[in-house]
Amino acid sequence: MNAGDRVFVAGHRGLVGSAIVRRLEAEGLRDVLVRTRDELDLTDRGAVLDFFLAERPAHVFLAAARVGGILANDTYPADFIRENLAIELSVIDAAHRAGLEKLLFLGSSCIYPRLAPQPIPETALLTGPLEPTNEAYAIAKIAGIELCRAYNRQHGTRFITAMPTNLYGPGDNFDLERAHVLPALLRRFHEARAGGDPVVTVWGTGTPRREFLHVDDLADACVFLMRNHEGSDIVNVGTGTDVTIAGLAALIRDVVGYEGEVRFDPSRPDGTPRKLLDVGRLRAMGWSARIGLREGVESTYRWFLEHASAAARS
Ligand code: GFB
Repeated sequence: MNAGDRVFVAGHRGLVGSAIVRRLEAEGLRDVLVRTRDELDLTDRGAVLDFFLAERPAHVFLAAARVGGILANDTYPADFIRENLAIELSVIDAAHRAGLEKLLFLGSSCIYPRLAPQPIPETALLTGPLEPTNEAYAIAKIAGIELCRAYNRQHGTRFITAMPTNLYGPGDNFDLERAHVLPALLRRFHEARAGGDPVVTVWGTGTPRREFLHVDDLADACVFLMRNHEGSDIVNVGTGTDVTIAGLAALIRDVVGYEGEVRFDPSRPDGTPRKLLDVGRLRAMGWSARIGLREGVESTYRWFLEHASAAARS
């Protein structure tokens, strides 16, 4: 992937896609191709194939997906499996038909069994039952991995796959019901401080453990993998450390400067008890995450204050 190569980032308005575009532009790539949903419906196989044949990108980052937090996954499983399968099928098949050089598909750490060994090695894929709250999404992502592997095996394509852990950062979704935990809590603590509310409620028991990777680190890893990884082996992307949800809530409370009480609501789902990725494979290739959790939460909170807090109130 050189400065003059044409690169298509599918999903450039999302958390991951926008970070990949920032990263590519910072590197001086001059021909980064993007399309909004109105310009190109990625679930439309014919339209995607026409687009690939006309534009002929050399590299594709497949960061487009329907994503959401535990409640959104649990409430709209049909939307999560349908849209993700449709996007994967049209983009991966069109990439093969248009004969592009290389594609990177982004999976998720929820592809691993609910009770996988911790930290989770890549070899844990398809060794046990999935977490029920996001099974539909996970099966769509597993299908995406298998599509890449099958095309590689049958057609000799260079479709690689990365499995990021829980992500956060600028451009995230801060919707209180549909978002992931980190942006949801940033907003909830911010609004409680602004409104003088004495209590903030955190879903679940606070005991589940999660690993949080800043999306700029993920974008860096994606570009690294595009340049340095070949073949059908999936690659975990994480920090190698995790934190309890109670610990995350305490950190966010501190960053936001909220002085009230934190209460847990065990009637809300906890989801999988722990999901820490084994990042040994990626480290052995020479890549490690750089952005610490406190630093990442602080910069994401600044981004929220500048961009999203006004929109969140309206
Ligand atoms: O981030 P989250 O929705 O995703 O929830 P998952 C993580 C944990 O935070 C759960 C707790 O134990 C939640 O109960 N939590 C506490 C909250 N307060 C909140 C809150 O206000 N909002 C949210 N959302 N959670 C998702 C999957 O699982 O992870 C997706 O559903 C995807 O498929 C994504 O894989 C990375 O880590 O539980």
